[in-house]
Amino acid sequence: MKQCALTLLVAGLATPAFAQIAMDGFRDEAYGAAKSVQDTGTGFGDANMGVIDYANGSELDGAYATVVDGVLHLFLAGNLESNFNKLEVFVDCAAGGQNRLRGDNPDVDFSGLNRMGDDGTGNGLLFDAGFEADFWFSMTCGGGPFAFYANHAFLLTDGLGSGGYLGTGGAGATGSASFPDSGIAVAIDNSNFAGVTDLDVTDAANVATGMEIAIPLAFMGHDGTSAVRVCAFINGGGHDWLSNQSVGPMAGMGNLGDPRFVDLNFVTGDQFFVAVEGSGGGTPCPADLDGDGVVAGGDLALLLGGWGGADGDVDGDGAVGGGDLAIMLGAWGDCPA
Ligand SMILES: [Ca+2]
Ligand SMILES: [Ca+2]
Ligand SMILES: [Ca+2]
Ligand SMILES: [Ca+2]
Repeated sequence: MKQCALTLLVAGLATPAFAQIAMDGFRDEAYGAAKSVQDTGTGFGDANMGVIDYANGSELDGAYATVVDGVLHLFLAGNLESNFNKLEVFVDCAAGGQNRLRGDNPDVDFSGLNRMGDDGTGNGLLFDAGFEADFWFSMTCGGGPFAFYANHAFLLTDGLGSGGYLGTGGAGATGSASFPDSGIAVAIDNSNFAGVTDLDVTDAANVATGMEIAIPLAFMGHDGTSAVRVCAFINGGGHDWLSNQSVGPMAGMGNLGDPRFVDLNFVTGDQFFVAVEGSGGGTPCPADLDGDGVVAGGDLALLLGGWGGADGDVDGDGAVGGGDLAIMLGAWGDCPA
């Protein structure tokens, strides 16, 4: 009996409970507390059918994230409408990247990525200050039999990165798919019929089904120390109509429309969430609002431009004011390496 108990104990140690993540579109306990919870009723239809392989609306009820063995696991609770609406996931996990989405990124998903970017006239989706996306993942779903399709691209500071189609899968655990070249794995369970409605957001934190995505951090170019931040939102079928379902959420906004004309600095709060804190705890250089590695005039301009609001909040009290200015002036110069 003792031998048996010891064997069980050792087996338990070898596969600790916190590392258990099943790719099935169901939110595992291992994800822990929400990184972001929806605060805005969906402008893209309240899914109410409750079947795993079909949704008649799109919503993002919350975001969950954890890292297991160097793989970023994202759980985006909610639904992706089975009409080929798009889930867009932008990751900022290294220096450089794109704060304004360029128009010369790789031709992925029928140029759907570039549909959100600069059309040559200086527009392009503008993320919140300091968020410089390095990687893009997108998925869509629909058809009969039901299928999802996934794409990815690298967003280089000067554009012209690589990317392409990852592959396809179906619903639930049996439909989950992993793509060997990238190590990316995807699952979806569309059975949520609760969560937010078009008006009521009180149930958002309770949703435990949705889109489950695993991406190796090294594949995305993570440097091992930077915070990993994620901006995820639901978009129209042509990557052409940015909904009001994003995490971080939009504080009651309606759908934003054509993504290349959207400036997320004008939407209250951060339309991204911190999936993984940078090593050393927290953002190493919070006053570096534009993320260029130096606290300088550009950051001061952003801070003064956001005075009184939530964008540019350095000390985390929810509003830009004298405390933030004091931190910025105290941190003036190069960020700590
Ligand atoms: Ca799961
Ligand atoms: Ca970046
Ligand atoms: Ca709902
Ligand atoms: Ca914002």
